[in-house]
Amino acid sequence: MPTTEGWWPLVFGRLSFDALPFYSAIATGAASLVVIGAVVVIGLLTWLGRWTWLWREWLTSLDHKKIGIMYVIIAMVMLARAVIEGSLMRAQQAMAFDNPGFLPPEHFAQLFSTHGSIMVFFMAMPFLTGIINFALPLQIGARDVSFPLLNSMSLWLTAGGAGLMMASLVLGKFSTGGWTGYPPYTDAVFNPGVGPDYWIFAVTLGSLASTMTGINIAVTIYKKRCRGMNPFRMPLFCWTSLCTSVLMIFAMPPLTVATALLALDRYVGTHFFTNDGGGNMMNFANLFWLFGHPEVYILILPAFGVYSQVISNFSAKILYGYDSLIIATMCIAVMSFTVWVHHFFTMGQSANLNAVFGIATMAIGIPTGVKIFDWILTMAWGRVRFTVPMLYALAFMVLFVVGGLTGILLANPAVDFQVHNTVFLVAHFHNMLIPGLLYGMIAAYTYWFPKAFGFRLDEWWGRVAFGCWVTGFCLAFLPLYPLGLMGMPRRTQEFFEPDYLPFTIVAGIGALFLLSALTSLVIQLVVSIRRRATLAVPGGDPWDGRTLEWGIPCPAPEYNFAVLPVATSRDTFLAAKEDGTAYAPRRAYHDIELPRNSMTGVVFGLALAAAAFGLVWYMWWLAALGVLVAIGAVVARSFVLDTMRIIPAAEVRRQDEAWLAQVRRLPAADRDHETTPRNQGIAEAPAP
Ligand SMILES: [Cu+2]
Repeated sequence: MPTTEGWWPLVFGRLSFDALPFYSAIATGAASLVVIGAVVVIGLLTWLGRWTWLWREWLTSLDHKKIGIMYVIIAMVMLARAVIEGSLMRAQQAMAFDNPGFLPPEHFAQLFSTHGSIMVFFMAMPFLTGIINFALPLQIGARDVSFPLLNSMSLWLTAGGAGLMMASLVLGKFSTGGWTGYPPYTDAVFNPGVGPDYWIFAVTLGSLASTMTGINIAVTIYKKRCRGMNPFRMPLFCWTSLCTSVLMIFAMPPLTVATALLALDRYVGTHFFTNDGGGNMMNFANLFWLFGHPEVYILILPAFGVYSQVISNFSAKILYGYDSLIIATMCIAVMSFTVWVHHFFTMGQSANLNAVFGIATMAIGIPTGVKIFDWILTMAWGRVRFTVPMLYALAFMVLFVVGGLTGILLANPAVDFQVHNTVFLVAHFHNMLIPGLLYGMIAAYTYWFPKAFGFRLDEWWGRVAFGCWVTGFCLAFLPLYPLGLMGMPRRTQEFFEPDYLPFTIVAGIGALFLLSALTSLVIQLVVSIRRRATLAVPGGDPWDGRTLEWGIPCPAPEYNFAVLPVATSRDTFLAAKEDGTAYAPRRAYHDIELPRNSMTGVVFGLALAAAAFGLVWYMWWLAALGVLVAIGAVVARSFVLDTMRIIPAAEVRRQDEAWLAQVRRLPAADRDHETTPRNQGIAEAPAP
């Protein structure tokens, strides 16, 4: 086949038949899964005649709730891939004592690179962005975010980046440079293939999207709060979302700069990061962790917000220490920018510098500890109900403290010299991110699911999934602490020390539980959809909620609030239920203005993803075309004048009065029956 001469390179660049994944059975299998999955989805949509529906109702929608849901769908798909990849690595290590196992070193290195990149950039980030997108405007009593079109563009950039990650599974090999993409492992001399380019452009698309999201969310919180919602009446989730979005605005640009400079090194031969060419690899490490450390708080703070809502709600108590929780969140956000050097304690800076950054790192434990005490005191003397989101919150509090303590250990440079680059570190950050991010996101998914779709998730399968996530985490990651102390290096494809084996086998069993947890989530969703009539909560308030979003129907109407609410306290909806005005007839209805659908976001995101694909494979025409189309889409959009549509007051009145009438007919469920079919979204008034 002519793949290096004639017309071929002009059209396909360096893409040739060698790029097909036939070098190992696992790669072939994974690639076929992606291709078959895509074919099945496309075929199903065509067969059901759902393309127009999908385009009109979802892909081009500027509704913050739908955008949020689409983010969560991306996150769930990517979660499935990354959990499977993690399990493959654990399985390899469980049998890799004196034995090459089933994953060759090159493939193992690709796996830990994609696993990390996907988990951080295409699972965690879309998940929390989706949850914030969905819940935050509802909690502050707004109709939408400040910049709905920008929101759609961010979504489609993220989708494009995720698509690029999926493409790397089918065409060519991914980077072997880890999720941090350190040169020299990713520079052009050491690694001339397409892998690091896939990493660079997928991450760049994701980081641009996150910067835009940060701006959008921050402005929404500043400008779109309903009347009476002064900052100190905002639910805590809004506060943590605000801090997260500010972190996104300041932390993502260093990453974008790092990937852009690395791209210049690789594409045009500059030497920003090549030590022998006059550059310095440490510049990359500094830029990367200037992003990377705040990033862990971007990931964890929204979960802190979710837990605050969940713990207060299911303890039926006002959040203890509201102000201290806000101050602690802000302290964490600011301090997160002052500790990045702890990621290279061992790379040659002075002992004094290490001491400063070590102490700064340990200090972050203080505000975090404040939060834990506040949550415990919220539960104390409360009436705690052990629903699925609450179970995640409880597991989080125990496990997160363990992870935090090992973080304090690592913050000591002397200890770090012993255990850096061992699996101790792997145990630590999974200990922070699984309870601190993943549990929080699943809790949020369970908590707000009825608001999105109108029915609750099946409780029993939720508990099964919870049990598997917790057992799986403990078995798969706690053994890595002793293993790390024994000296087992991280990213090991094969080892020769017999003492490691029992621990790696236990960790491998843990991976099986994590796979079961993922499966349980899928089963839960299927079971819940089939039982949706029994699980329906049209009343809108399935959990005896306290904040504004529970005072509207489930699923939330496209305009969110028929009449914009007025906040009277931190728990406005609870107060309204107590004084009997929660479902009172409204005084007047007004026309509601909402943004029209737009294809700009879809075209913009996918065109830039195509351009990135072109750059990866040196298809220069595709790269240029993609950029031109993306710019063209934005220019074309600026000529569109008719961007809003009106929902007439009469229509709003019809829908809202129908719902209010239904609310009066629905039976109320007391708090002990919120997980039974008796719960139709109306909470019984608490005993006086
Ligand atoms: Cu850090």
